[in-house]
Amino acid sequence: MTVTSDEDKIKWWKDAKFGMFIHWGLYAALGRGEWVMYELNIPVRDYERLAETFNPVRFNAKTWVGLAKAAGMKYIVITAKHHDGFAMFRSQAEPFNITDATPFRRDPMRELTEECREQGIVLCFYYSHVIDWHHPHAVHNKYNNVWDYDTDSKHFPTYWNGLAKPQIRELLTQYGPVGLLWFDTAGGLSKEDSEELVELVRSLQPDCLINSRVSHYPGMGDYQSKGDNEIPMYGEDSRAWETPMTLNQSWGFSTKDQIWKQPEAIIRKLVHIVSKGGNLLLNVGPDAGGLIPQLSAERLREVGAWLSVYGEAVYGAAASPFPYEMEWGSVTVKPSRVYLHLTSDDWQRELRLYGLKNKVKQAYVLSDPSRTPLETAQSYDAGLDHHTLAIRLPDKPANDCMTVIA
Ligand code: FHN
Repeated sequence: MTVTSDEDKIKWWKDAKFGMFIHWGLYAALGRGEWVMYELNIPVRDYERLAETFNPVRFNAKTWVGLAKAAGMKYIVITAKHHDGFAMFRSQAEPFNITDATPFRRDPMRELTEECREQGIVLCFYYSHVIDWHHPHAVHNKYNNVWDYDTDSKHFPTYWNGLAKPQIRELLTQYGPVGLLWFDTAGGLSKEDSEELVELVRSLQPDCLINSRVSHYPGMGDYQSKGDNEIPMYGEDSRAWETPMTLNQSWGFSTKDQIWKQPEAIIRKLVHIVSKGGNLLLNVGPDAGGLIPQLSAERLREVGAWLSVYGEAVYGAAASPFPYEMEWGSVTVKPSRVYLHLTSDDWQRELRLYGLKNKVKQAYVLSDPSRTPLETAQSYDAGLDHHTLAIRLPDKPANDCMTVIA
């Protein structure tokens, strides 16, 4: 067991920039998102029946991890248990889990762990620690199950000590090192209980990161989860942050939702987030057979193709040092390097960058293997003590939704 400083502990994640979120559970069988049990007030006994036929034989950990890799993602966060309370892993804490309650019997978390190790991706678990529609004693907040269970009879410690904590312990002891635990919707949980959970995680795996949604009290966890699909303003967060984002408009598998983000839009959002210092956790919702929808996979591969050319300007890059947004795109930096990410819809012949501390030695298109220098002109303003750089841009590159000038 290694204990590292907070800064070292989070470095892999800050450098990673791009992760895959996977919402997968029994709800996939109904094809209308992960909130279906709540939306339709499905009685627990009826919902449990979904498990009897849940048999995702087309699930293949190698394919999923391979897709994350092809997309240029560096970590995977998968729903080990979502709000429906169904554990997608082997659990002794309760039989409502994939190995005991379904004909599938396999443990996908184990298969993913092994495959992630093989392919060099960090595996992380999502765990819904407060909302659990299946458990009669899950904490009383307005989103818990009030159609089956009488709120006044709820006894929170029965859920907390009997299910939530034991399952979190299982997740941290059954699968080797876990990159991070992604908690969600902590409304109704006391500060003491959140702190107890943080302590539990730290005691079992000190290097495992914890997101801020472990508590609704500010400042907890190792980094800030922004709101769903929320990209903050420049400098809004003083600590590390991440935007969880959908590819269409749903997290869990949905047959109805066909409003998809296009690859160009995803690339722009990724770059925009990185230029503000954040990470993007982009979601897929596999179906009940175990397949990631084709429309998701196609989009992810296109993002990965772009990253395979321009990844240098994304992975390990820091936020833009400029305190304003550029009309032509976004900026990321690394020591002694500035990357200008240009969107192609507003391609100009000349680009000007103001407020540089140092004179620029050379500018080139990052995809150009020969690094042919672009024509530049620079001037120095002694009063402001800064340089202005003008770059003559080449013709707009074909099929490139975002071109990076280094
Ligand atoms: O209620 C959940 C939702 O189903 C989904 O898991 C998202 C992902 O960030 N979190 C909650 C809402 O914020």
